[in-house]
Amino acid sequence: MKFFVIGFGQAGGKILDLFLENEKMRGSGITIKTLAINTARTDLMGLKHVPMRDRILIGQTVVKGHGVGTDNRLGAKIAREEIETILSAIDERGTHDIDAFLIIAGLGGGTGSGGAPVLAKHLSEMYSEPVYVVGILPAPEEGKLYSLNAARSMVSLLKYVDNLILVDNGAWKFEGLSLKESFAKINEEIVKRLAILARAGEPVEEGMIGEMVIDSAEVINTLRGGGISTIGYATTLAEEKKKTPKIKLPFFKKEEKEPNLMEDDKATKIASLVRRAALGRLTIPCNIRSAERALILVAGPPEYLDRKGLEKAKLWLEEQIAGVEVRAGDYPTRRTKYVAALVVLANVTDIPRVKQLQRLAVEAKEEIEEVEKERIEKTLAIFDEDIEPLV
Ligand SMILES: Nc1nc2c(ncn2[C@@H]2O[C@H](COP(=O)(O)OP(=O)(O)OP(=O)(O)O)[C@@H](O)[C@H]2O)c(=O)[nH]1
Ligand SMILES: [Mg+2]
Repeated sequence: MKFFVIGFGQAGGKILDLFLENEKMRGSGITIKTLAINTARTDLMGLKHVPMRDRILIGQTVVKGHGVGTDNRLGAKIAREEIETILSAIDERGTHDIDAFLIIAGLGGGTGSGGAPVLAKHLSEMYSEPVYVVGILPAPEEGKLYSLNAARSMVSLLKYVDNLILVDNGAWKFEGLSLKESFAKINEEIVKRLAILARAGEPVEEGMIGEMVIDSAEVINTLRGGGISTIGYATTLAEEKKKTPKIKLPFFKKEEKEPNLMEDDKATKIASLVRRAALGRLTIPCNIRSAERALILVAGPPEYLDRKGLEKAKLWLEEQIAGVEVRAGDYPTRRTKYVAALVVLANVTDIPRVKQLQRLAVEAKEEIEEVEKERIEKTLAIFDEDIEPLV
């Protein structure tokens, strides 16, 4: 799955940066086209892995490189005004060999929250490739303005994206850490998931064959329809099974040990790993029974992958979700000691946090209007009532 990844705003930029660092560290050789867009110069300068030429500062004449200070209407306005700059940067990097666009943004702030929908709109109109957004929801403790921003952004995004993958900062805050301190860890969790998604349909390392290959068209088919998705993930150490006696037995001797039992064991392990991914903490908690479609991806050393296990997991997941479309595939790799399972639950509808956000946003809007009304009334009260207004 070849993504054109665009990090919009600070959170988006940081996650993109970590994604690139992760790919470099693994030496994955996967080429990813990237852009980091922001209204804040220091945020862009703080990135370490996004190439300098891929960093775009917008809104310079309006906010002088200082960010929009959580005003997402201003964020959207700046993005609209400078959309040509952004689109030509995308065009220059070429889109002929990409499978999809992936915009990453924090939805509670200003730049990414306002800019991502504007960009999604234009990309969806101009290109046939699907447009996905990874949207980070604010934690409740960040206050109502963030909720209002997120709700506004989400409503606009859902008009244009092929899929909105949500991550809830509130659900992911780590025990004993402040929200800010949690960001680095949350970002790691997001990147781990995106890295597996990016492997779907990509060529495997030399000499390796997957048990069940999945291609990018299948990912695209799962994510079609413009809804909200959530991602589950679980890993297990692949070396677990190798707790063999200290005296090393020749390899062929190990092979002689009840091969059928070993195979069954492998299948069960894969199936339970997938189950753990689907039932564990999702990027946004939701009722998995409300999902329309799902995608299972398992990555790890080839001897731990198993077709029967995947089939089993697929059947199980088909029973869990509302729809019946479950796709499954695996990706063999020697670059990790872990077997990881990714479960994408597409077009989920029962998401308590989204409902809560909508409520909070309505309240915030009413409060803001109330404050504005009071201010206008107070200001007018300064004047003598005898002065007639002009209009
Ligand atoms: N997961 C995660 N969330 C973040 C991170 N940084 C900020 N956020 C969240 O994103 C929202 C703020 O978005 P930012 O990306 O900081 O804002 P921005 O797009 O740069 O917009 P302005 O700063 O207002 O111009 C808040 O809800 C934060 O909780 C991060 O590194 N990781
Ligand atoms: Mg910022």
